[in-house]
Amino acid sequence: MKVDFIEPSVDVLKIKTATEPATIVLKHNVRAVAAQFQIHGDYLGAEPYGSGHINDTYAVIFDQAGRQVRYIFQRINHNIFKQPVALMENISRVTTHLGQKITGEPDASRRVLTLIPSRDGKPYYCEADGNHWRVYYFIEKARTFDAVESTAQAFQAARAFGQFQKLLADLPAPRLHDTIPDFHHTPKRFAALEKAINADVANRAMSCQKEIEFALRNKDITSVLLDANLPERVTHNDTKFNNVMLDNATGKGICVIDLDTVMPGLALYDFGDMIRTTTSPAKEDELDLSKVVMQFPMFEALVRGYLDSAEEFLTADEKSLLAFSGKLITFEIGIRFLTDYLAGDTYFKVHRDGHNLDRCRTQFKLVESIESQETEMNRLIASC
Ligand code: ADP
Ligand code: GN1
Ligand code: MG
Repeated sequence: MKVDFIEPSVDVLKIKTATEPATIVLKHNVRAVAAQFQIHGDYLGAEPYGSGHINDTYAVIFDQAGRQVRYIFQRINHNIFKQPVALMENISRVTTHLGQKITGEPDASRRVLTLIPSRDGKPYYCEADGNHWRVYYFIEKARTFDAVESTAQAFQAARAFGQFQKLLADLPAPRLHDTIPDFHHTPKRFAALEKAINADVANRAMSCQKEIEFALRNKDITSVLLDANLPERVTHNDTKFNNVMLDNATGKGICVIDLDTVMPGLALYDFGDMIRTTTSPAKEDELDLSKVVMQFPMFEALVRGYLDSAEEFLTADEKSLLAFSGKLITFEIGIRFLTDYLAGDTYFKVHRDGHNLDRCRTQFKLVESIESQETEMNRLIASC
């Protein structure tokens, strides 16, 4: 959407689009937050940006000597990330390390997120009300997609996430903070679901009996990765397809974003979430479940893209569980959506009634689709 900012004020921004006038009321006083960061030029306006489920993200425009320059502002959701300062320490260390690794290479400034310091030199600003904000340069001439459109995109996304893991393999000590402890501990996620079913605080269990039964039937897969003794690595942990920016001109995976959950983890958490979000043509909240399907050519492109970066460090055990990781992580996010539905939608942002249940249904449909093709998926990996 092309927008012209016409009347920016403190927290209400009037905009007109190409087709119709509109007014966006911002939830936050972004102009006041902007004054706390080391950004020169004149604040022109802000608009809510992206389709993330967790943080509040804004694209903010400044006039810098007659040139309009954009930045990404994010309010960290501290209900979910309980230690925003530790989280920002992780992100500073990770972005600094990545930046050092690619210094001097072409397009280096678009290939890693760059934090803008606050006026007092910190990588974040904390408002009096406890909201923590961070600012990045806006990666221009690139975009994210909520659903995959081609095998070339799948290849590029997987290659970029694999490269991300590879470049962070020698991140100097100390160990990164766990920004959400046990984030991918599937058995604990399952226990949380069982608790939510029993409590049924929102009186919704009756409306999702089929999904509850599906979850209970699959309990035995939850501990497979934890029982496999796989090596701990620095991983992204949220490798959703819309967390990698693809270059508009070349289609290449130019920058891995959304670094809140970068912490110690298993390589397969990342590959599993790639399968979850990059093999089905449907969006995560698609209502027509016949559209939700694990497309084999997309999976093949993911494997090739990921191995292109990661083959040199993956162990044989990790490789043998690549296909399974897709089933597990899809199941895990499915039970998280179901848990949140049962709890009355307290974690993920929702935009309609039953949104979390709709999301859960796509995940469970995808688990079935992956399961029905697991043998061929494993055969492909063995042949690579
Ligand atoms: P969330 O944790 O809520 O998912 P993200 O960090 O993924 O938040 O950001 C939401 C969206 O904002 C992304 O999907 C992407 O489209 C956009 N975005 C985030 N960071 C940048 C950036 N530095 N440059 C351009 N767009 C960005
Ligand atoms: C959240 O932030 P976002 O929208 O990229 C969630 C992920 C889920 C994902 C499901 C911190 O990711 O774990 O897989 O939604 N992030 C957090 O779409 O919980
Ligand atoms: Mg995101």
